[in-house]
Amino acid sequence: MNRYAYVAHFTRTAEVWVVNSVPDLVAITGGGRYREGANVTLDSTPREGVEFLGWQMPDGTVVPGPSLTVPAAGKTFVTPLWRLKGSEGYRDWISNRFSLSLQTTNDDPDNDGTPNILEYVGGTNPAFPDRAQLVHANSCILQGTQESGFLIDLNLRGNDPILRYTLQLSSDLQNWESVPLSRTATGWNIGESWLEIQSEALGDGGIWRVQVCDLRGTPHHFARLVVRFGE
Ligand SMILES: [Ca+2]
Repeated sequence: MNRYAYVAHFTRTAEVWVVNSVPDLVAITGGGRYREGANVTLDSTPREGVEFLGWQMPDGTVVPGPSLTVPAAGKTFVTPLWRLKGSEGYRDWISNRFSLSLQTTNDDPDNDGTPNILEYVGGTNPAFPDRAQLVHANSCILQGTQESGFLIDLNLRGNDPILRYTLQLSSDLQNWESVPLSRTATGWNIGESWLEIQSEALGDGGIWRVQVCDLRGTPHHFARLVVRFGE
């Protein structure tokens, strides 16, 4: 008579759950079912405009960094933490628009070609395609003279100290000269002798109308505005 002995091997499984309510803003890989005791690595890929802050563990502690390695044991729930980049002012501004509250600075929900950051800077409505242009160009004449120049007419937010503005000017679209444009106690400053600046506050929402007259006598004038968040 043959005797057989059966030995059964049981492998316990464990689960690592990622509690991610915004998969379109931060993609997480690595969650799932694993052998008990295995090392599980989670990786985060935030979209542009989103800053990844770390991982909240079941006991409430936060582990910083884009990746997290945890031993698989029972059921582990990990919550990724993130925030929209940009200033506090931008985050308040966008979160006041309920349907847009998760919009990043580069999104353009009204498809008008103006990303949210520039809608914020110019004081326009990010949910309504009003085709408002941030930069208007025209000609100008220096007061009291016959000297004419190239007028750059901008609406700029002046109540967010994190915003940094640089006006870039060119006569050939090849070489650009950068001029910092900054808020002062009473108005705006551009600090170059060949530029004249005038400004007026529009309402009380922190938006200013800023007009810069470029008095260099070049045959062509081009202007562009660079906006960034400085820390
Ligand atoms: Ca827009």
